[in-house]
Order: sequence, then structure tokens, then C-alpha cells
Amino acid sequence: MTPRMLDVKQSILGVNAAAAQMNRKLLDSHRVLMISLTSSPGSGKTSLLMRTIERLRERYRIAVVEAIAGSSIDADLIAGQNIPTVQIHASGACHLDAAMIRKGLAELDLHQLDLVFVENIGNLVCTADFDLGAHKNAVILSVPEGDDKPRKHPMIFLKSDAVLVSKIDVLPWFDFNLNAFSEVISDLNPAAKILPFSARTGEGMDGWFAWIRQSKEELNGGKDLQGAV
Ligand SMILES: Nc1nc2c(ncn2[C@@H]2O[C@H](COP(=O)(O)OP(=O)(O)OP(=O)(O)O)[C@@H](O)[C@H]2O)c(=O)[nH]1
Ligand SMILES: [Mg+2]
Repeated sequence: MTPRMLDVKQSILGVNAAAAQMNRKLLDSHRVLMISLTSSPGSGKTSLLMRTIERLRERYRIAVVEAIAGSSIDADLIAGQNIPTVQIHASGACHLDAAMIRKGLAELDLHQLDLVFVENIGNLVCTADFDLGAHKNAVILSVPEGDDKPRKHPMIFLKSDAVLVSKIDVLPWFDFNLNAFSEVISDLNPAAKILPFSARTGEGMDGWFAWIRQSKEELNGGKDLQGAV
């Protein structure tokens, strides 16, 4: 008898895609924009979130879903800002999936929110396969990691709506070529918005805030219901 081959990965991804679709529908029905943040460990996801909360909290009602791989340090930091924060223990997995996000969303009062950020587990590889149901996916690459990452891990850059380059304050000390990097991204994913920034100095942050506002307008059919900044 010929052994039967099961494509387990496709089956898992099919289940995940259906769950992701449900998450988006749920968020759509409340006009809540969900943005997922992915990067390698330490690229600056939490620092970006802290700056974003500080700047946008008067304008949008924000919540954060934090993946917990080891400790709750990041979730504690965010919750310390009086922002509704849900921790998701990934139980040893190297990525979040849509079912985990569904459970996280169930902990939030979506009627009272405009914006949900997801901080995924620090990983550029496994995270690329799993649609979480976010309206927008943003990947962050920090200057010290090097500008060759899109060539090494193209999938996550291909699937992202925004490609953020973090820690640009340290550009003078690294051989990260921002122009060459931008060209590679433009070839790989012409629709992606490239947003260099520094959470330390604040440089470039306005581009990120404008992108969030535009994404919110898209969700609301051309209107940002929160009015002018
Ligand atoms: N120089 C510089 N350092 C930064 C910047 N943003 C973050 N850092 C530093 O980078 C380190 C990691 O930042 P985090 O924001 O914790 O990164 P993360 O991606 O959330 O890390 P994990 O959640 O552990 O994956 C911290 O020491 C930050 O202070 C920046 O714009 N410039
Ligand atoms: Mg973090």
C-alpha cells in the first residue's frame, strides 16, 4: 500500500485563515482597527507602542494584546499606562495565531475601543505564516540587525503593509544602507509603506502616526471619526 501523505501545514493554515477572517469581521462590526507588530526580539516593538500610546491616547481609545513568551515585562509596562492590556501565553509556540487573538479580543470591550495593537512574539519566520485577522500588519527591522534581512526572510516583508526601520538614531554607527534597503522592499512589496523612525529621539514618528490615521480612515470608509489631531 502507498502511504498517504497529509499536508498538515496547509490544514493548520486553512483553519487559521478562517479564524483570522472571523476576527476581522468582529473588529469590523465595531469599527476597531487592529494593527499587528512583528519583529525579531528586541527590535523595538514595545518602545514603539509606548510612544504611540503617549501620542495617540487622547485621540483614540487604545488596547494592546501582548504575546507572552517568557515574562510579562512588556504587558506590565503597557498596562502601567492605564491601557487595557491582554496577555496571551503562547505556551512555547514561536508565534501567535488567530484563535489566540480571538480569545484575547473576547477579554476586551470592543464597544469602548478604536484601536487594538498586537505585539507578536519576537520572530521573523514563524510569524509570517499566521494571519491574525489584523487589518494591517507592520514589521519592524532595527538598524543593528542589518539591511539584508528582507533577502534572508522575504516572507514577512512580503506580507506586511508597513515596513518600519527602527533605531535610526544609531545609523551613523552601522553600515545599514537605508536607500538600498528601501529599493529591496520596493521590489519585493511595492505596496508596503516604508517608515524609518527612532523611538528614542522621536524622528520619523509622525510618518507612523499618519499611517495609522490613514488606516483608520480606510476602515471608516474615508472618514477618521475621531476628528483632527
Ligand atoms: N537606540 C535606540 N534604542 C532603542 C530604540 N527603540 C528601542 N530601543 C532599545 O532597544 C531595546 C529593545 O526594545 P523593546 O522595545 O523592548 O523591543 P521589543 O521588540 O519589544 O523586544 P521583545 O519584546 O523582547 O521582542 C531596549 O533596550 C530599548 O531601549 C530606538 O529608537 N533607538
Ligand atoms: Mg516587547
